[in-house]
Amino acid sequence: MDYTYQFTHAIVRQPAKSIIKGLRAVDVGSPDYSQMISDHEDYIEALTFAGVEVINLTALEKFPDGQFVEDTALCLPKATVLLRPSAPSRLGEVNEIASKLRKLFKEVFEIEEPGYVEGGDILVASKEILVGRSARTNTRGINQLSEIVTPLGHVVREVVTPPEILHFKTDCSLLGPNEILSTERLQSSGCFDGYQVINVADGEEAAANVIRVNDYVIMPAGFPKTKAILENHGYKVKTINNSECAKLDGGMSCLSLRMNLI
Ligand code: CIR
Repeated sequence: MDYTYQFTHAIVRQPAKSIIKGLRAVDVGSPDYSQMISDHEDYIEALTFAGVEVINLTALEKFPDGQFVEDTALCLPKATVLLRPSAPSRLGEVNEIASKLRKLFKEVFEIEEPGYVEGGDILVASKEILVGRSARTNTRGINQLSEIVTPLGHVVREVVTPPEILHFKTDCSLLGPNEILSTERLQSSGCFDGYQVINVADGEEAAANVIRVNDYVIMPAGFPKTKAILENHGYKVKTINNSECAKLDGGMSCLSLRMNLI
């Protein structure tokens, strides 16, 4: 089993009503809560269809961005690392998910002060784990992560998240063992040399954040050219409306913590 895209379980979190106060780089209007709920249901259905058992945690009104669970932990085979989001309003989200993760994983590690790492900056590939240094993830956090996972047999490579995007994975995703979906602007930094890279269509940069889950690629709706590119490469694609999360800079990956518990 390839733990980088073959998953048995996923954790998601029900959107809180406070999500309308979620962080955003540019204010393009508040998300519509009922649309968000319906998109969340579709997201759970797509994960379930792909063969994953979904654990839907209760909404956290205290944490408007709590639905974006990916930023709180890194799940590897047999071990999980509790991360440290650097957005002050998000730091407490980790405690809220920790007890669930402690039940699922025997080995639980933690990123500690002054390290910061958000899961959106972590791309787990087969031969290495790429971690983007960004406004949310610092070198001290990346070094701690490397010290934690190296003894577990993983290699961490620090890369740079372009300053104009929130997280490294805002602009890329893992599609297969050696295959990456990326925007051209990120690929041109050279960080994927040695990988087979598929570029999103011009003008569809927001389609770069997808998740490969077992036999399916789950991507945001509204990017027909990129969908066709993926299908032409043989991927089975499922689309989910993401208009509301997108207003808060959230994409497909941030909405779940995917794991292989075999
Ligand atoms: C934030 O700014 O932290 C949230 N509004 C969006 C987080 C998206 N997370 C992700 O892509 N992993």
